[in-house]
Amino acid sequence: MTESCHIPEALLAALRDARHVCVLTGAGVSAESGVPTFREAQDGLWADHDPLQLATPEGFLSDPELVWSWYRWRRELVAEVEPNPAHLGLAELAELVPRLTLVTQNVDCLHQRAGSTDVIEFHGNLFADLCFDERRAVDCDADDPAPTCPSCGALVRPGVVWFGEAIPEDALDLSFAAASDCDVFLSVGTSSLVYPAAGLADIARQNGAVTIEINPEPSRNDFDFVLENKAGAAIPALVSSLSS
Ligand code: BV8
Repeated sequence: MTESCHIPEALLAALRDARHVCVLTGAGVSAESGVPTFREAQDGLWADHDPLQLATPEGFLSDPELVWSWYRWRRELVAEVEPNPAHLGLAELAELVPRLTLVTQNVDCLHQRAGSTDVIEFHGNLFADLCFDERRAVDCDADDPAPTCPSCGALVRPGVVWFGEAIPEDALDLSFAAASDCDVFLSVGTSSLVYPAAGLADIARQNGAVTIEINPEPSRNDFDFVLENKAGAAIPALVSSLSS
């Protein structure tokens, strides 16, 4: 049974009037594709491990084989799933507004597979392999439990941003600019706990944007509109209402 989702007329009016929509997505957007979110206790990505052991440079250096096994498990999992109606709907939404900037905290590339273009990967990309020291893309043996850089011998790491690491400068600049410029800020499927990503909504609000959250468990109490629905229902409902 598809979940019913009421879209307030005032929310639709804000989107219809918008010159620029900025969207921030989190793990909740990929949940209906079958990708566990981070904080689900029973089967979340961090259920069995402390995220600060797995998603920090220190954790990686202390046990590269453990961290590689976690990321390779996630790569295999993501490679087997498909984008869901939330990803597909966001790609459609980009065709219905004059300008849409999509910023994602997700590293799974499902937005791109759904047809979204110019996706800003705020926390990097699960499928990239980087030299830990040189930070450039390298080819490495997918079966090596702790691959090393062919040119300098340093460890190779997944191309994601870990806790305590800076957001890539271009992603940060583009995202801050979009949050500052947008008329509508749409936060979808994120617990709004990780910064600076979670601060984008504040930047948008401070610059006069209408802010909307889509999350079955609302993350904060300062969004102008909150749709307490799954993204896989709310995004298609929003797109359908906007295009009718
Ligand atoms: C930085 C990539 C500074 C890796 C991720 C101490 C030391 C250092 C830094 C800090 C510190 N204390 C605080 C910080 C800042 C820190 C931070 O914010 N920590 C938190 C824990 C407090 N941030 C950082 O470290 C960032 N960098 O600050 O750098 C700096 C500056 C200059 C120079 C050097 C350093 C970097 C953070 C990036 C971490 N990397 N991911 C990987 O994926 O393995 S974070 C990772 O967790 C995700 O990318 C995402 O951002 C976050 C998880 O959040 P969500 O996506 O929201 O997922 P979650 O499971 O939490 O929630 C899911 C939501 O979906 C829920 O609300 C649920 O209700 C909803 N949902 C479920 N189903 C659905 C749904 N919604 C809709 N539909 C559904 N069907």
